[in-house]
Amino acid sequence: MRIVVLAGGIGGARFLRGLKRAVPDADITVIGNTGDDIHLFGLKVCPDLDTVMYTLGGGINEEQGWGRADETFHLKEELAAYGVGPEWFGLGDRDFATHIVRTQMLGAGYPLSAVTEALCDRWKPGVRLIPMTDDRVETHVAVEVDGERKAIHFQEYWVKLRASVPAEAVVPVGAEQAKPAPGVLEAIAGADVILFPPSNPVVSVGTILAVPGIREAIADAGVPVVGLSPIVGDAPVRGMADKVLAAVGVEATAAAVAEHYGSGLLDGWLVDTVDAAAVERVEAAGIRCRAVPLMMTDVEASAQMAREALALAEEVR
Ligand code: GDP
Ligand code: FO1
Ligand code: CA
Repeated sequence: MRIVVLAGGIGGARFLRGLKRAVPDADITVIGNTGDDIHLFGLKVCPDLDTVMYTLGGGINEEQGWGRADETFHLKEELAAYGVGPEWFGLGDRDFATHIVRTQMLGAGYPLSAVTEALCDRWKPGVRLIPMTDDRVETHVAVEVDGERKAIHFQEYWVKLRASVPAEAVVPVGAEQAKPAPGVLEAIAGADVILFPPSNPVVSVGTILAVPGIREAIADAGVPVVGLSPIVGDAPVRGMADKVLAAVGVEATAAAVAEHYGSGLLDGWLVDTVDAAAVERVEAAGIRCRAVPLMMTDVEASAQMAREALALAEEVR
């Protein structure tokens, strides 16, 4: 079975780990969000691609959900001693190596998709990981700080400000001009099923869908498209998805996120059992819906979620 998954960072990566356990023989292509990417210290950092790569490849810091296990921060400390920041972004020594290799290859002319493939040669994530685009896309967030309205990089909003001020708008800068990376549209067209993991609907899945051609290819694929809610009990399970949902005028509920994607895109939607009351509203929007446990407490729980998503896909096929 050929499965295509549109993934952000932690939510996407943990779901993928379950999906691999649920269907070990599946041919899984992951289209990764690159809107979170940021240039720091002259290096290109791709947080969501790396989170998927490290999680599936066994290198992730499990508690944190991002960055490397067994990490040290000597390089960051040395940079800080020179007064070179930003100090608010936690880049560890082991992680730095990934960004150095990536930047070196990009500088030599390789596209990000080829670089990602090369990095995955080491990590062997067991899926084909493709960035949504080889072009530069950067998610910016419009905020008002001390009476001044400005657009800041998504990482500054999320990591430095901890989403402590309202997001007035979320803009995937460059997306309109971006082209899907090689293999993205082909994977979608050749898929037997397309899954939206419980990733952030605005700054992860929403950014991928903002690359011209991707949304259309999914809608035209003619195969079941099933999503899993990242909102459980009217709040994100972790992170600050409610802040960016508010920016696009969507309430932070499992039903509202399904309606936001819409029946033009989604055939099926899973909500958590605590949100069982949302099933009727989602189905009224023309999307088949089931309530099942959606907490990824361990790999087996994630695997069971993947089985439920694939079962729902068969129901709507
Ligand atoms: P990020 O790039 O690291 O923020 O990760 P993603 O965009 O892939 O996923 C973020 C979303 O994952 C957040 O909105 C969380 O609510 C959601 N999430 C995290 N853990 C769980 C979980 O155990 N269950 C569900 N349903 N959602 C989760
Ligand atoms: N998230 C944080 O909350 N704080 C950090 O210092 C931080 C550093 C970091 C470094 C590398 C990397 O791949 C990811 C990192 N993240 C950090 C996570 C990441 O930026 C965010 O979780 C997502 O992009 C949010 O969608
Ligand atoms: Ca992310």
